[in-house]
Amino acid sequence: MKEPEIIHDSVRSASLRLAKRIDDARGAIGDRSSGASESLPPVKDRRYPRTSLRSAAAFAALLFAAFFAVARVAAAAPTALPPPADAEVRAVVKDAKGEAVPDAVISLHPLDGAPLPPPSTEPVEIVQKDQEYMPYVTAVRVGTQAVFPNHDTVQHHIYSLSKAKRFEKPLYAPGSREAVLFDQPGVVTLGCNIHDWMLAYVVVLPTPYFAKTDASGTARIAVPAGSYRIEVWHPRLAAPDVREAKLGPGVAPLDYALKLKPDRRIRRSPEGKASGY
Ligand SMILES: [Cu+2]
Repeated sequence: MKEPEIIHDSVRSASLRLAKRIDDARGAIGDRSSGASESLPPVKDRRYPRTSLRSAAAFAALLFAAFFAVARVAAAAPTALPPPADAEVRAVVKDAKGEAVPDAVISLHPLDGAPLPPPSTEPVEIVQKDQEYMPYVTAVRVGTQAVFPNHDTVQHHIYSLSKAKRFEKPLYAPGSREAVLFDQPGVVTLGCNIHDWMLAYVVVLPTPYFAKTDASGTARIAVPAGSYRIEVWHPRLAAPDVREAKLGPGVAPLDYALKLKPDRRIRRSPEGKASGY
């Protein structure tokens, strides 16, 4: 009968701790630090009286603790958690002459049906300043709102004839902050009916994994490891560059030499300040 005794000894100390914890948690009356079972009525089984009681208390406490542990984990974990971003694409985009290409949008579209993180509710800003749109290119996820603050002292007339979002904000006064919801994927071209040279693009993407190249033509995108369709969009690219890649953990370099169409942006009138085209 030695083995049961050893077990009971370990159960006894565990039960004491757990029983005390329950008492503390329930705010039990009086000081029971000497043992929760002391005040319990005597039991007929004299062989293991305290142990049986304490075993029962420990078992109840364990059930109690296990229930709350499971409940906590269940509450904290949504059914489909996106995997951690452990891969990184480092794209360098150049043109046919080897010049850095800014404003290219690189987007990664999962091919293996991996769950995506929830969309952000933060709106993006496309300002009108010095009779220009800023920024020239904005990439957003489907479901994103954009506001168009007018920082000029003149009115503008924002419009888009693009299929992904057709809208118009006529006589758009300084200080206005009306929002537009981009709810369809695609490229939206913004113009101004008053200032012909004003031009901007909103690239609406069905994925959260995208970035725009900076002045050095570089973009970095952190994604979970997996298989992706990788697209590059640029206003002067005849069609998006599309390739597929399987990304493991670590940095994946991606180099592009894009054949771009000539820049056909309308030049501003000579009196216009800021960067004229
Ligand atoms: Cu305008």
